Amino acid sequence: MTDPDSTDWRKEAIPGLSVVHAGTEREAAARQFADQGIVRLTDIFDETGLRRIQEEVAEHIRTEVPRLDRDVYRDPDGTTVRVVNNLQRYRPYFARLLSDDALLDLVESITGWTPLPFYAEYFAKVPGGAVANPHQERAFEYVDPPQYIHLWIALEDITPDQGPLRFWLGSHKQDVLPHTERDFSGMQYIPDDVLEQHGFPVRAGVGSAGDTFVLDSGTIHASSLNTGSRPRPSLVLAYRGADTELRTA
Ligand SMILES: O=C(O)CCC(=O)C(=O)O
Repeated sequence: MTDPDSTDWRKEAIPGLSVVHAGTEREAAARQFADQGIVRLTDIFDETGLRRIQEEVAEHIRTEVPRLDRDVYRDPDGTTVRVVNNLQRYRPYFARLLSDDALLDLVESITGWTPLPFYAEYFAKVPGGAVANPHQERAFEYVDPPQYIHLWIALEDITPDQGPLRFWLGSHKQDVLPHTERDFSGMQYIPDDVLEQHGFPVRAGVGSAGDTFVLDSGTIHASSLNTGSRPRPSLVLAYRGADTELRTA
């Protein structure tokens, strides 16, 4: 069934996901995750926690990134750092955060499987920052069985003009769809006509600083252009099941 509000995923006016309280609504969160492949949680990170994450990222960019030849992607200007991967390799803070007992418990109670820390990455979509086209994480990382999620954490408030994420609800129940298109950087994605055939409702990842989106690796997601004047910084904490294996394509 096509959602009439959501046929053009690039437009700003797509409705957002309702917020679910991590502490008091855990069962509702687990049900929504199973049904839709995405849930927006609040009450996990407070202002102090978010500030610490930002400080650790800034320190990493200042001290380690200049000598890295991997795990860093810059904007076409060659200097602005756009994405930093595998933060847990470089800063003990992120290794500890990934292994935090409360987060492991949260992931287990929502997914139903026992999580292993996988990786931490930072991404700030700058004003004018490009579209990320629709894709499934599962198309790029082969985790078997497919117990693999992202906790996608908003480090600042996200308004509709800032290129928020879009989520195709229920799409995690499908196999991996064909990622036959490529963007300017070579990243593969799902063509619009394939998405339209399925007609999944689309919701936007607008929200407040600290909101944490639990994203199944099979859920199709994308993000639109940042037409605002502020960057849109985020941290991903990725987990996979304790009994999973990583396979190559
Ligand atoms: O933050 C974005 O705009 C894209 C994020 C994304 O594709 C991901 O977390 O897999």
